[in-house]
Amino acid sequence: MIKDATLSKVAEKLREARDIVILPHINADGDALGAALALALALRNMDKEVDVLLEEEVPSNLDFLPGQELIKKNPQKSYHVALNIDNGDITRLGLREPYFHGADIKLSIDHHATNKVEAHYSYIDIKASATGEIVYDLILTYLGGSLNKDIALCLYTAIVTDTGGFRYTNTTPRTLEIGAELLKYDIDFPYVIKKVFDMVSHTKLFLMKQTMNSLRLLEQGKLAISYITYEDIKALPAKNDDFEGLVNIGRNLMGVEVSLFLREDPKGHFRGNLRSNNYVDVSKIAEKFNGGGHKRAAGFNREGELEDVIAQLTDAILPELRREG
Ligand SMILES: [Mn+2]
Repeated sequence: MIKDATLSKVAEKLREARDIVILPHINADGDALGAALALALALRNMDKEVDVLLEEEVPSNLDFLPGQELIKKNPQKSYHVALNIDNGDITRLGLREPYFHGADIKLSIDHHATNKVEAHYSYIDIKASATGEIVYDLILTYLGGSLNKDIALCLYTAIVTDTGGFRYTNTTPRTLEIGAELLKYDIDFPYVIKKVFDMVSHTKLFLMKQTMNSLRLLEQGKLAISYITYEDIKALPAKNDDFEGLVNIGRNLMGVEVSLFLREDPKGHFRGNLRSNNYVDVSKIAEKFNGGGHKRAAGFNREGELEDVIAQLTDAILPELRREG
């Protein structure tokens, strides 16, 4: 195997570091946190001084991840080496951005095509399904380190998160080879899948129920619209990640092409999520409302009364729906 020159440099700088800070993006998901903790544990096993900085609490669906003793919030120090991980935009480090800029050596590893991070050494592999895949190679091939059960559990969590449990098109033969290697460490993988994908909080179940109750279908069932008002949730301890995926309740209904989900904030403004299945480019619709995204997933913000916002969106969506299909 020919080693990548940039990733070799990343490994060299980590090996020479006096101390290291690992920085995942805000609202760290299973890949960002799993990859960060896996690398931190491997570096600690190589007698490196390493911290992982987070500004939020570890989300409850990732509370099983080992290595959390290495997480710090805002230590009063600067670091020799900083590593940005699974993050394509340095402003998404939030309050921790100064730790990156303040380090003597800035490193970055990521798999997002849109990455625009400036670092001394920035390694981006857009073919990697997850940053966890890159960290697997970094530890074993480039750092000359080794895995153990805890590290394997972190990497497995990272990879299943970003592949939807080896279901998305980013899953490659290499992804499954790495998955197979990780299973040799006797990790409790059904538990990981259950925690990451299946288990829901009471709040989330209530939000799913409200979303289903609000669901309306237009255009012979091709357009699904659902919403949650502030009145519905003001008494609940709802967190941002509780709203994740609610738009898919409409999208996954048989016959639906476009799903619109609206969520009202305390000021009475709406956050809109759009999803499509086959042919409607929802990014074009979102752009009309000063939002954006991808062909099959986009978002926007809108002020106004709920029914007015629904009518405006319906007017924008119907011509796109009727174009084909
Ligand atoms: Mn990722």
